[in-house]
Amino acid sequence: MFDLKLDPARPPTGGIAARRSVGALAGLVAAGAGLAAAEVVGAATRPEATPLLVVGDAVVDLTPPPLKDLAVTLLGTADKPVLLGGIAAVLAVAAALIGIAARRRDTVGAFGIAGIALFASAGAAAAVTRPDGGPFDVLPSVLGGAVTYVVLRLLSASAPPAAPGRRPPVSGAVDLPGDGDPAGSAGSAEPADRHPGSPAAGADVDPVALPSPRHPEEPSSGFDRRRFVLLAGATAAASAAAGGGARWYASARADAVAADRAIRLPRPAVPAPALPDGAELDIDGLSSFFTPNDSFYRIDTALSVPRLDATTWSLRVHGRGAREREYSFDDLLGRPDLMERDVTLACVSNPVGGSYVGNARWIGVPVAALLREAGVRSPADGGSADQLVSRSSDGMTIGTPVADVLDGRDAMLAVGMNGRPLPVEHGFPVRMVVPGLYGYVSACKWLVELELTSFADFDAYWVPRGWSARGPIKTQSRIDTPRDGDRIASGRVAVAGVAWAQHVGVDAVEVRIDNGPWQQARLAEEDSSDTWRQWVLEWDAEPGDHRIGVRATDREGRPQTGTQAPVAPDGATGHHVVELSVN
Ligand SMILES: Nc1nc2c(c(=O)[nH]1)N[C@H]1C(S)=C(S)[C@@H](COP(=O)(O)O)O[C@H]1N2
Ligand SMILES: [Mo]
Repeated sequence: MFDLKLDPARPPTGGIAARRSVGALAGLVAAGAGLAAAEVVGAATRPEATPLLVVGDAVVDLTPPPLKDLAVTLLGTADKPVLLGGIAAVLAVAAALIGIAARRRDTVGAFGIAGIALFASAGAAAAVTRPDGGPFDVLPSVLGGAVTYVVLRLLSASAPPAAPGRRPPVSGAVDLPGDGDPAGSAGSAEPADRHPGSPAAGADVDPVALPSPRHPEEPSSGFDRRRFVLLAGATAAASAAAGGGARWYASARADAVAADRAIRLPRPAVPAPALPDGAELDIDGLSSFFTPNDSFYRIDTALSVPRLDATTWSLRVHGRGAREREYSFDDLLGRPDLMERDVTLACVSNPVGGSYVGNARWIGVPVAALLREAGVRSPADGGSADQLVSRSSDGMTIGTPVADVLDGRDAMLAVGMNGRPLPVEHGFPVRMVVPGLYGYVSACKWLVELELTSFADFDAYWVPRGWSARGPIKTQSRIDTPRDGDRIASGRVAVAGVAWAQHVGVDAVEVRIDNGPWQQARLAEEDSSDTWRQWVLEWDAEPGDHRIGVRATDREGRPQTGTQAPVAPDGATGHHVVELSVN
């Protein structure tokens, strides 16, 4: 925790470190109050526009691709909490520094005001430049900044004055919470490692930093420790309560809106064929054939999930060679071609053996039908557009080959997932699903617009970030059980997993133990060529260390390559291998 170093035995002006600590604490409490105020304003206006979220979104978009890849590799889907935590940490440090620089008797110095204004404008700028941002989205940041200023001013009024009779030392090295133990320097001289000429230097050399004249009625004791601690503590508690309450209210309200929409999906006119007997093997540790919605992997750039209102949602179809059309959510639900299909979705960032792949039963409208209604033709039939660009409410753009969408595969605008309306995390109310293409080139969530254009004329979001414009899914197989690093008992062991070659189909899966021959695994029945297929191999495990590898062969007789390739630019390759020991 923060060490105030308010030794009651020490004179009220305290040491430099003590005064800095007070300044830093004032800055932290003021920033906390400002963020809480922003949450309250956000909850009353638009919760997506609060400064932490919009700045986080901006950071996501501005992060250079290699750094982003590294973040995903190191953190997986924990990247979002880590990002928000990082921003909060940067803010905390800045707030402490501003608090120290602002340390004045009675008021907030120019540095404090400038610092607060800088952060408030950064938040406001990030908010209005979001794809779904509007002018009112500056409110949380601006009012948050104002509250920060007011609180800092209040706290300054009870903060200790600078040491009388001499100029405060140049600050550079700063006592931060948890930053070693500067106790030795608390009452004595300046920290040893200060940096001459550091940017913060001007703050304290400024003549205004000298004690300002006191009001006649003011008690001469200077620092009213009790008052400061009470004020800081009460403000921090009120901020935590208000900020937490606002967050809670915003999410409760969003859930209420979701429940209120109480979407009832109609029965699809074209139901999915029944799942064949034997498509799902009963083996411990094997992925279920259908991935439940709440354990389906989630990959997107959205820090706060867009929560769209289905009753006002509309989709605009337009662009090259298309007559402009617009569809409401009810238009889609009421269509006679509403169909149900099983499709396995995969992310291009899924490493070999990874978990960014899932299988679901989707309900949706054929994209081809919508395009034909707009008069769109495939490039092979003389159509002028070869790229279909999907846009989401949060500004994502995803480019899909028009030819793929029109070649007869079940590309759909999905409204249902495993018998439920789409969960908000998976794109409510409407997303695209295209069998055989990685999500980043097909599966746009929170879809609001389809534009026909060409690959030559438009790069979708991930393309300038180093990913291939075209992303057919590569054939892959994964061992689900036993797992890498397991220690198991010798005897009969079911080695089992899933394999996928969407839109082509899996014809064989082979398993290799150590450096032995490739052995045919038993395949579960195929649901459709667009779904993954389970497989199992019974293995007589003998004591010792073993390596198990797997490979699939697609319906066109192409074996999965063993050559290792990274996920960028167009999907990982290589065989999944697990190492385990048998006793
Ligand atoms: N709006 C939007 N749609 C998106 C994305 C995104 O970041 N934003 N990510 C895409 C990627 S990379 C993948 S793999 C799939 C993941 O879909 P899921 O989260 O439902 O599994 O969504 C796609 N659709
Ligand atoms: Mo993805």
